[in-house]
Amino acid sequence: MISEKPLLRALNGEATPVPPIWLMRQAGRYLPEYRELRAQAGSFLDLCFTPELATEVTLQPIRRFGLDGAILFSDILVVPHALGQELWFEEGVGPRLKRLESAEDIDRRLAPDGLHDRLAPVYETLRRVKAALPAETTLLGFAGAPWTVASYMLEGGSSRDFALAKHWAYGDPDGFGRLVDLLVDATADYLNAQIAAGAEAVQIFDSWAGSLPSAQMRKWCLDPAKALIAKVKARNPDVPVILFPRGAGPFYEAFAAESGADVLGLDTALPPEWARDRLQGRVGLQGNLDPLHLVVGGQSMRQAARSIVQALSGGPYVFNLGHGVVPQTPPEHVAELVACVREGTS
Ligand code: 1CP
Repeated sequence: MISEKPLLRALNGEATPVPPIWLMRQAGRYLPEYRELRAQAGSFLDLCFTPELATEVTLQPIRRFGLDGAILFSDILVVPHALGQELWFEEGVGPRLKRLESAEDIDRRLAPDGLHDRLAPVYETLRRVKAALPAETTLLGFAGAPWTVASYMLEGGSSRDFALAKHWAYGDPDGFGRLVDLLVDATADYLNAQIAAGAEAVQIFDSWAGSLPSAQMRKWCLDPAKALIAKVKARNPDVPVILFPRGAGPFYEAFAAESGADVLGLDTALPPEWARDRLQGRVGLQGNLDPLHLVVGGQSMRQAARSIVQALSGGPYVFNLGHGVVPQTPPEHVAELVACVREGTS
């Protein structure tokens, strides 16, 4: 059956007359209603693991802007947490984890058995969101890609240079490979369970792919993405998979040819015309307005959005940013962007 949902149609390879739109990090601190709820919730993890609250936060941007996709409100780091690694969010700093220090820590400190029990509240959130969404809105699940998630597990949080993760990946590829394999399996199980709970498509965030040189990018980003997507497709052949290998540059071509993703998320730096010529015959595309255009709004934002739509809407295409919405974004600019994209380019 052909879906009536515009986003699902585009993700399935259709060039829709008007591009569907959703935004990475469309829920969150730029919305006053999120800040209000966040203040009541206790910790950020409590918010992610309380289905009633996580459902409300997922729905907030849908109510306000009528976006074509609702993305589950959670975080990529709930997977290491569910594997048993200590995780907390420090106000003004971001995520912190008790770092994995050696390959021995993989067996000593990680326990894949508890995964689904710990993530059960996330599945419950998906069921609730699915029941509450308008009929035309697509529900998106997501997870982090192995390299990006592993980097947080080894660095203990955000990193500028990924020195600890690279040290391990380059110096002990067998040990690091065991961690990546474990993450491929856990993440595939997690995404398949999200689909069973109602997700109609899933996005894999490899936000830090661009930190690796190409040979390492193939080994630690492309090959694991291929394995992960194959495991999702084995169980859910008809569910579209979006892969976001941020910063991959010309290596996007290899992701298009080999990863098995249905759609690639383009980062801010990639020229839309290059993506059209080199990628769009093989995969659908999503992206890639600079989130700072959304902060500034007005004529410059509309012009930038229109030129991306013009370049990419000849094939399967989903409008999005090239990275997540930033906290200083005025919500009115999101409404303005949605109207601009839906007006068409004429
Ligand atoms: O204080 C707060 O309210 C916490 C801020 C916050 C939020 C709103 C964090 C901590 N995570 C989230 C939600 C989140 N994270 C979503 C929600 C759904 C949405 O509306 O889009 C998603 C999809 C993510 C994914 C995520 N988390 C990524 C991949 C996307 C990206 O931005 O590159 C990454 C790298 C993370 C790690 C993380 N969690 C939180 C922060 C501030 C970060 C980034 C830290 C860093 O820059 O290293």
